[in-house]
Amino acid sequence: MTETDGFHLVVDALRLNDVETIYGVVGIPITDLARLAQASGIRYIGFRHESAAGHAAAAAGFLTQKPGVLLTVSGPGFLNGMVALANATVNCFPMVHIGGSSDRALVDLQRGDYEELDQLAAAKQHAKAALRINRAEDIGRGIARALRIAASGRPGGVYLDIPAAVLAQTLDTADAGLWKITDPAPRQLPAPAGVSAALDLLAAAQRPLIVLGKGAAYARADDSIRGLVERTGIPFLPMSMAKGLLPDGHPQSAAAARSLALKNADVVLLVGARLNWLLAHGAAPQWSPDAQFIQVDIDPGEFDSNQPTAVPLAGDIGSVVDALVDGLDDHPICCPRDWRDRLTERTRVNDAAMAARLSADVVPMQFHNAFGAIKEVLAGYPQAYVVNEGANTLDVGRNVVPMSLPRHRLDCGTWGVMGVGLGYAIAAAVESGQPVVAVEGDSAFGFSGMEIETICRYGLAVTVVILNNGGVYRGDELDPTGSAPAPTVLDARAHHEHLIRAFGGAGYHVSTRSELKGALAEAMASGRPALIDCELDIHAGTESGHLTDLNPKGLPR
Ligand code: ADP
Ligand code: TZD
Repeated sequence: MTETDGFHLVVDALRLNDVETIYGVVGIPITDLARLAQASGIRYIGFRHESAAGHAAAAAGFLTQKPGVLLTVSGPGFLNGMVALANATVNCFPMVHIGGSSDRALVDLQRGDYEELDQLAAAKQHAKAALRINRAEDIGRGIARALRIAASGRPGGVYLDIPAAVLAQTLDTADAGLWKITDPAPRQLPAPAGVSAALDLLAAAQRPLIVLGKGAAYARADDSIRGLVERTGIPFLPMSMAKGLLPDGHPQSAAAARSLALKNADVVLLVGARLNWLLAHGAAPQWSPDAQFIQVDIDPGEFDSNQPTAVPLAGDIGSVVDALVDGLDDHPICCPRDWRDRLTERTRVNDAAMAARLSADVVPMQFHNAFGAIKEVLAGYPQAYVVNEGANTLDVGRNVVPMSLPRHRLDCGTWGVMGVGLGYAIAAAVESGQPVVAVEGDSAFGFSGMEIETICRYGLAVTVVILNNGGVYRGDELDPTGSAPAPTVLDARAHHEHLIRAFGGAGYHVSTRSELKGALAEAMASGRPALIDCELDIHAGTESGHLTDLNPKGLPR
């Protein structure tokens, strides 16, 4: 008889299922698990805070189509990670959060254990699924179930609770029962009648539009999607994380004519995009009240969530789009010329107006001319990954920085969450080996700023650019009592570049467009960790960026 234990079985089960990387923070009871994983050849990336580690695991899931793995300690470490687990679930990213947990006999009678928490109950509300392994002989089954649930159907976050006692349990290797899951996300073909109905509706449309969401990027059906767009001639609008699925410079891109496209489209094909707040719930006045929606989604429960779905196409995006393309011979579609011309003309006018703002050499810098400099440098690095968070920093960056490759842009996503920036950047660098630029608002940066030490420790080619206007949204609010900083105010004189110098990275402070361009070019060329603190006008920016109207208003103040 050969003996093994829970620690070895977890690592063996992860390796058997091709898990290559674990993101986490160690402590009781999982430190030896991380050590063992690393010794076995799994890459272990140790963070300073579990939220950032979890966001990295989620981003790894989106980028690789395989669940990213987060490892946390019990109690507070678990809770720190759960923000990321919930965010992954909301964004439909596959991830597995493995949480070590305390003694069940003590936790369940609330006897006051070290880091006591009923983690399974807490995770259930915020994850696609929450599971617990109670016996070492179930480790293979537990890991297979977690990976399967995370990756199949609509992807999401799965919590897997492993009590300390299970890690320590010994058993005969013959009783281990590990297995490798086969075909983690099996194809799901659409109903042929739905495909025909969708093609008929699109063929009859006067002003059709294809909206590509991050589900389309995740699905890795890049060639099929390009085929559908180009063979039909229908204009497309990429959601922010679908940018690059077709290059932003593509002649059919309606991105720079977004308002016109939404307001006038009569038939809309949604591909892996939900009609949620990011698309104004599909409602007037942003959309035509008569617009008809065809929706491609793996989750049939998504249909009719905000507007009537004229044609629901349930299936995986690759299979559905292939079926639509196959049907084009029998249902030819040719997008009306005048609709395309209207969008092209609006794009030309908007692009010209934008170009002037991007190239303006004003000091102090504004969001637009700062992004103008960033755009010019990134033009030389099409393979670079772009991470973007903040309010104005996000709104402007999303519109201005073009992407030419799929799955190269990561941002605040469906929840509009701050704190994803450095975790996402680390995952992009670790998973791809390509250069990464994270463009951060100064407030947004603070949520995960300590991870610059992680970036330096692993020597990652990440450049963090902080658009520093000295506040949440902007830095010029005055406290009416004159006694303390106003709620939105941060320190406009902060020199964040000193932070990275403490860990051996390169720090730059810039206050003009040409200095920003020079610093970013130097940082990118170095391939080393860098941080550029970019001094912006404290008056630059709008409260809540594009979301000003979401702030509730009571009596006039
Ligand atoms: P965006 O924010 O870019 O508009 P969303 O996150 O709102 O995108 O929408 C993504 C949608 O894609 C989700 O409804 C999800 O169920 C769906 N989805 C994810 N993966 C697939 C897939 N492989 N096939 C079909 N639909 C998918
Ligand atoms: N906390 C979390 C986790 N997510 C949030 N979205 C917020 C708080 C509220 N919030 C926003 O919605 S944007 C933002 C906060 C704090 C930061 C905006 O300031 P910034 O960006 O400096 O990052 P800009 O570019 O100056 O607007």
